[in-house]
Amino acid sequence: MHSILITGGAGFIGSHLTRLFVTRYPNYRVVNLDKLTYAGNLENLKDIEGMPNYQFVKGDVTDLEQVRGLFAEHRFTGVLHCAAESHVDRSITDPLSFVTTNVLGTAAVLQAAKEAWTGAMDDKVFYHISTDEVYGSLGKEGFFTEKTAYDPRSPYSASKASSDHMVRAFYHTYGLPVKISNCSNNYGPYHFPEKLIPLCIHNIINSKPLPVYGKGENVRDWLYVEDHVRAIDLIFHQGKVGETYNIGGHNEWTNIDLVKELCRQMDEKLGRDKGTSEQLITFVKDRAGHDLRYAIDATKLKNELGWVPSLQFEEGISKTIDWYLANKEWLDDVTSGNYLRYYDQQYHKR
Ligand code: NAD
Ligand code: TDX
Repeated sequence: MHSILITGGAGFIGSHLTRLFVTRYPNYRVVNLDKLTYAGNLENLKDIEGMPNYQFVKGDVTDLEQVRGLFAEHRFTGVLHCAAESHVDRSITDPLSFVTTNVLGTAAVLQAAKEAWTGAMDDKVFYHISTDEVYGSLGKEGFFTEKTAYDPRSPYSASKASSDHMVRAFYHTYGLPVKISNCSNNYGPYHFPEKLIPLCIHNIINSKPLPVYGKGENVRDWLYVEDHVRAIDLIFHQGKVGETYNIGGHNEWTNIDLVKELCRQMDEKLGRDKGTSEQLITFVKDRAGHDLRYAIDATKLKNELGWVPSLQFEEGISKTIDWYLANKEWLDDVTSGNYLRYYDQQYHKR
């Protein structure tokens, strides 16, 4: 019987992870601690909110007293630490909130785990969910491996790199049984529409401009979110303590090609003439310090644990678009209020 703390379980990846653990392991007790920032949404978990092995707690990972209290109450045997500020553009306008949540928040959850588990570390796991952005930016060639030196270049990636270092420090110094994974760009249902793919899906539906930074030549390695959480499940249960695993899709796209693929599929699905949505593409000012290319070498995960992505990209994108078209209400809800103010600031237009 495991008692698991998932932090940030109401966000994009966290909600898929929470759903997987709650439904796949009915004998585990899962507590989801989430602050419900603009990115956290309990609608993402509507289908599992009544499950007997699931509990939601509203709270903040930087609140050490609260996290300590949860450890005392639930006697967690595992932590899946997902809570973070996650959007690079927001980190450029407000870096300190990223330091607070991603660095201090991670340190607080580590500290609470250390206090609760000292003297009984053997059957415990502290799993830290991180990103490939800690490795910096690639040129046209090469891949990030687990041995690539850290070289974060945005306030977001610097805060995630710092949190990874803190996790390793707790492993080496206190023997905390940690595992880390660094994943490439995720996409899929419940992805907040400030990120490229859901933003473009939303704007294509509404015939609004599709803002492409710079010339659209930057490259990202996209992975379907359910493949990511399946990898986390495997590593949590079978990965080695103290180890890092890279997770990626071997699926590189320039932003402009990706946006054109979205336009092509959506014109078909919406019954619009071929080429209609491409006319919405608008090249806008580049992101400051924009990393050119990310690409993951996930050989270690494949060789040690047999994980490979299950979905081809065209299929994953098609499923994703279908989900957004079937869940317009979700999209409308999250694109009202604060989001509209953010959108105005970021793009100076609606
Ligand atoms: P998200 O922004 O969609 O969700 C973050 C969640 O954390 C939200 O529910 C939010 O309410 C919660 N949260 C924020 N601050 C909190 C705090 N102080 N206390 C408690 N909860 C708080 O993020 P995501 O895209 O789902 O990313 C989840 C994790 O995965 C992050 O650690 C991110 O760095 C990492 N990651 C994301 C991607 C990606 O492509 N999205 C890729 C690799 C790694
Ligand atoms: O409007 C846009 N126009 C545009 O051209 C936006 C929002 C993005 N872009 C570009 C920037 C990137 O090159 O598209 C690419 C993808 O951008 P995002 O969706 O913002 O993702 P990225 O910056 O690559 O970071 C994501 O992947 C790694 C997640 O947001 C991180 O949380 C994760 O760690």
